[in-house]
Amino acid sequence: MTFTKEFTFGTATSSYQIEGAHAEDGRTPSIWDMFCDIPGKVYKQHNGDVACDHYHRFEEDIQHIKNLGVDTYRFSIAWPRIFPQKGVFNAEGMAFYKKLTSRLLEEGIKPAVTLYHWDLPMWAHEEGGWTNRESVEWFADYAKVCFQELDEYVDSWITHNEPWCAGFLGYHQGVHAPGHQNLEEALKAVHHILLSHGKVVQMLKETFHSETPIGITLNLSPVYAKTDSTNDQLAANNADGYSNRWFLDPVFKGQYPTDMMNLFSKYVHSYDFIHQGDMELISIDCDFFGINFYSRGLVEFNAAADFMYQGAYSDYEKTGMGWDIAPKEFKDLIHRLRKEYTDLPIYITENGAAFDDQVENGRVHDVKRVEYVEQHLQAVSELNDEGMNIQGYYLWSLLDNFEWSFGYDKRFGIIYVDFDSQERIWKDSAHRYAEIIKNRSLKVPSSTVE
Ligand code: GBH
Repeated sequence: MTFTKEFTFGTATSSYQIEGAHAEDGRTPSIWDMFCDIPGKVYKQHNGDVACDHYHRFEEDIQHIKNLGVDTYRFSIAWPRIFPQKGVFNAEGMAFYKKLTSRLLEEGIKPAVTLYHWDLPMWAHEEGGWTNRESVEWFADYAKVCFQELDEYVDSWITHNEPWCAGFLGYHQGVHAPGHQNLEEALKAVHHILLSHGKVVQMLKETFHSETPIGITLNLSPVYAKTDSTNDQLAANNADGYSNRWFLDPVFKGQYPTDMMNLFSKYVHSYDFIHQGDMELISIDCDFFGINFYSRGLVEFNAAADFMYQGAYSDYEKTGMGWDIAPKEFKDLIHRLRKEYTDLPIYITENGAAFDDQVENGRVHDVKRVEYVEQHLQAVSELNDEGMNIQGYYLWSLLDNFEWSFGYDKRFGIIYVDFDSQERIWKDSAHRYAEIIKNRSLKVPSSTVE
């Protein structure tokens, strides 16, 4: 139940979810600005125009980060601030991230910076977005100036956040920007995203000779079969292929899973978009592996469903998103990754939960979030006792923020945000997290928190 002094505690956010200032200092729209304008795509047609107004309030937010006592803060850079037009660098946009990173460093907080957390510039989208192989070059140009201007301030780089969401939610399921529903497009998008990852890892190491650690973050969700019938087992295998293996296999084994390639080939004209040499680049050595963990999946066989599976009823306790609370399955996942995929140091780059928070007399008693965080940190410490080498944990999220297609309806923050006044209020979970960090232990029970 304790953590070494080398273990890093952190908290995380992303640019479009918190920054606001959508048209300031030269920023142009991203696919999310466009997507939010399409009726029916985002809850009450909310958008990130203002969000947490972090672009103007980052000094105050850094004080909150500091008061939490975290070692590190993970955020992302908004690509359309850096390249508002194709090939046009915007120094004013970059200036914001220089201020942010240098202020964090002054406060002793290590910046962990994600290059892509889903806000693709509209100019790139208009040329096909991630389905266009040229996107790899556009991303490399963007990463290059980030490395040039910021590498000295950055403690670790994350190339991409959750290619599954950017690729499958955006181009296959259509519930994230750009809202397309085409599996072939999605597989191309994923391929180019992964390729761009490999390309910029290579650039940082070989062109910049930088020693800043760099890696990728995948969202992984261990999938279980409802029963042990052969059909349900097949369903779970396919769900695992779609959710996890389609990303893990290329990144760690340099190949897409053959069973899934066969399954997908019914919907895909060809795999010509995979060129010679691509898989070597995608599986380039990194310095760490980032995992976002929220939940598990439970599935059953359905012959009529696209990949022969559908979600099954689960009696687990759920978060406000309706996701199963599954710390034990989180441990299964890490065991499997160690056995089948990688020895790299692991960082949990996101973990957290939405619940229906209420402000009462200036306090938010988010008992369930406290419990969720404690259960997952407990799992991390047990995994480390077994030698699983998890080096850090980032709680999602610092602030309530724009929760993508759910708008401001779902609150993941450990700090409550009143979106009218922009007031920040520490929830009990923030107090408890600060205490855990201070003690580097879960031992002192939360009941002693004032
Ligand atoms: C992350 O994505 C994002 O990086 C972040 O921006 C976002 O705000 C945060 O999570 C909260 O949503 O089938 O029951 O396992 C989360 C990705 C993918 C996690 C789908 C849950 C399905 C639930 N999500 N997954 S379940």
